[in-house]
Amino acid sequence: MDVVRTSKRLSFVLRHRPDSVGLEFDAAGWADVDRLLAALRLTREQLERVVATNDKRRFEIDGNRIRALQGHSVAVDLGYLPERPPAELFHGTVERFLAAILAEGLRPGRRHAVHLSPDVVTARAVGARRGRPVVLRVDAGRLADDGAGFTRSANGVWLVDAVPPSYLTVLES
Ligand code: HQG
Repeated sequence: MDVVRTSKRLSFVLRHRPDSVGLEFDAAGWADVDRLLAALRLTREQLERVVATNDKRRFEIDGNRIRALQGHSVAVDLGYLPERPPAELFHGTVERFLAAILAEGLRPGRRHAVHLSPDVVTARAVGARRGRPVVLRVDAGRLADDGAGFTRSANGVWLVDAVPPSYLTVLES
């Protein structure tokens, strides 16, 4: 079993397309482990290895249920409580999106929320998935003061509905 390939497959199924393998989620994004194992032809040990060794801790298993911790495009309520963000957070992107981002702010696109990183190194790595990274600083403290609700996923990604341009500064490009 290829751990990275299986992890990508799990992300696809558990964030976006449970129906692609005949699964469904409950309201909090949980799917049945036995049905997932049968659908993906994995053993429980293999699944647990993928979840435990995952570099970003993308999934959680609770008894006979499993879910992705963030990144969904399917409507789920993960149950994360609103939390006060640190004064600044970061977002990694690439040059080709910069003009649009500075004009209209960060938008969630096909995901539920805009994903923000707690530090520059993480943001740089997120941006680098698409090319040479550009790192934006988000004035998260002021955005929260102005009424935006933040949550933090169990694997440390900060989530917010949107970030208007006036809360963004280009840090590295
Ligand atoms: C950009 C990965 C134009 C945004 C990562 C990004 C992260 C805009 C892309 C997590 C825009 C969306 C999320 C606007 C935002 N105009 N482009 N107004 N607003 N963008 O993948 O933040 O490996 O949906 O900059 O590590 O890149 O999946 O979001 O480039 O934690 O677990 O639109 O996904 O984690 O891309 O990444 P994404 P993201 P996993």
